[in-house]
Amino acid sequence: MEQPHIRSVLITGSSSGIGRACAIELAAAKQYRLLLCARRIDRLEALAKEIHEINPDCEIHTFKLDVRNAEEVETTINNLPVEWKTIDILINNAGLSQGLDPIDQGKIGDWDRMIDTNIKGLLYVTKHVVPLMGKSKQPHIINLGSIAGKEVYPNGNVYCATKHAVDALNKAMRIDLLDQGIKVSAINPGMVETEFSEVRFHGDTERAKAVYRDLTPLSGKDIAEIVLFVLSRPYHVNINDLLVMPSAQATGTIVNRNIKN
Ligand code: NDP
Ligand code: 8X3
Repeated sequence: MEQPHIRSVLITGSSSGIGRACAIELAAAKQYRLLLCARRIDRLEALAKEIHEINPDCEIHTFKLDVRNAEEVETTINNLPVEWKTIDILINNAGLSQGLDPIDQGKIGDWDRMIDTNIKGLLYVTKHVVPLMGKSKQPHIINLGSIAGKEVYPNGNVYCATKHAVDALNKAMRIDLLDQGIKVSAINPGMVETEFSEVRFHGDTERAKAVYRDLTPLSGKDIAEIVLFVLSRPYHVNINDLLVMPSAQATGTIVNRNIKN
């Protein structure tokens, strides 16, 4: 029997939420080897152990990476161990929101962190990973956008701007990387219950919990299943842009907290 081709996937921000769920889902699919990175390396090491309980054969390389640091991104990606130097799939997932304030009351530190992570970090990683996709038979980049990249909601200002930038970069990558045969897809979720709101509200867990009160949000696993679906289409099929929300959500801010199931 022909052995399935095992593809190498680099997932940024895999220490939590959607990135973490993608790592677990892809490992369970048994057709991927994983490069997992984030700032919290202890979490990545724990995740690797957890994954090996599901799939002991899954090859995993964990490494610390702050996507905001251009020099660190260049050095780390260029110095990956030789057996990890061909990358088939890049999942640009690392990202965050900080604050939810009207534009005149926004904090410059919050703005800088969002712009540096969501836009510049995604660019730095992509720039240095694309050359490692040269030998891949089915190169593919998946960018984590958001409903916030499709519409602007009150006080979402800078976060929405960063995700609109991801939307634009997703389209730009599809054009610029076409000649190299690299597929480029965006997954744009609405509300997903992860550490996202806790990070947005600077550790205020009560306020974070209230975001998902009386409705069923998406889970990281819901998004990871979609990522797996997108990745598992035949090479000639590309899902360019996918918007997914909880059934209880109609727009970035209009939600129904009275649905019973
Ligand atoms: P989490 O906060 O649970 O996870 C965010 C991940 O990003 C963590 O693993 C974190 O790792 C990583 N990260 C943050 N900053 C950096 C950095 N400077 N360098 C490297 N990694 C970093 O949130 P989600 O899983 O929800 O978010 C994942 C992506 O999904 C983000 O791009 C977010 O904008 C997007 N998204 C989320 C939605 C939601 O409702 N949750 C909806 C739509 C899109 P560490 O802190 O260890 O570095
Ligand atoms: C995260 C979802 O609705 O807070 O991107 O913008 S939302």
